[in-house]
Amino acid sequence: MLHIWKLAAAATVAASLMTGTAFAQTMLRSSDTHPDGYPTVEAVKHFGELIKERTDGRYTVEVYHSAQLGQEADTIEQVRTGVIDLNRVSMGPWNGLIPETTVPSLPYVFRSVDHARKVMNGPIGDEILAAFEPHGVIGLAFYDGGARSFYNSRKPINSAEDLKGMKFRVMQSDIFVDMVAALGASATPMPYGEVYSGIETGVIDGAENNFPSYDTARHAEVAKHFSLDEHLIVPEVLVMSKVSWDKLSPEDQAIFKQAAKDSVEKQYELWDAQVAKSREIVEAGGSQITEPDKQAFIDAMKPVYDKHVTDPKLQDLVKRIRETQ
Ligand code: GTR
Repeated sequence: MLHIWKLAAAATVAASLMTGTAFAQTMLRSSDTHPDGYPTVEAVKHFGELIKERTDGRYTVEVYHSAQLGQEADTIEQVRTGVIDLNRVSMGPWNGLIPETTVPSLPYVFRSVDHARKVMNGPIGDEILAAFEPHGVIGLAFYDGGARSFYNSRKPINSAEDLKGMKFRVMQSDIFVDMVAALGASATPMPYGEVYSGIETGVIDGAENNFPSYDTARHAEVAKHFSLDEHLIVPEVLVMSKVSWDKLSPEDQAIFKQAAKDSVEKQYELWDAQVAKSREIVEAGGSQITEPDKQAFIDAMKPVYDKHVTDPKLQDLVKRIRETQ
């Protein structure tokens, strides 16, 4: 290993002697809670390949998948302080810090996954990306996190009524706690990595997520009742530490921004394939999928909007999202 490293270093020196220019190689560390192969992990790897190609190898990206660098809330602190360079996380854990992130985290704010893609990939998305900067990170791009639905270990959910009295894990954001309360159930915010054992030991009855997470985090093994209510379509976000960003030249910053945008289509393709594949896997594994009437869920969400969308700026964002065709 050491030997190879020495050879590589020698090659670098030789290259700089020949061209007369010194070039340093910088490896950027990126975090993801999901396992290797998951669409977000692969999309950030693709972003890294584009960066490497477009900076002639001056920058590379290493994705630390499977929460190797910690649970999302911790890695958000790490990226804000510059301990890590990049992070791919959900919008949910940003809600307490950045008001604009609460809007795409609201239940049923998007009509469909396509609607969410259209909004987040357009001017409204750019506006929300810009809101990250005062908080120590640069918002680079939004990925698709699909639609999230409830699942549990106890019983099939055939209507919104059936959720009453149950206990669900949610991501760490008040919006999700209030969303579950509005359905007559109770919510326990906890890190993603603790959900499996939480359900297995009965600390919680279930959780809510998309098919790929339900499958790859193995929640389907312990919570067989999946109700396709699609209450949330929360985008994923790729951010870069401002500490790392400020070290880039303006030209390289433009390359990074473009590469992130260019990785979005790739993530969408991988995402669509993974949703179909994961659904097949969980059904083959015995998960029972019910399709309760969504209108009762939608109607129940009024108190969540009344409490969380009071700022005129956020009200305007909600309005413009709804108007986007
Ligand atoms: C997933 C999302 C993760 C994480 C997780 C969770 O769908 O991709 O970033 O937020 O949900 O529920 O904690």
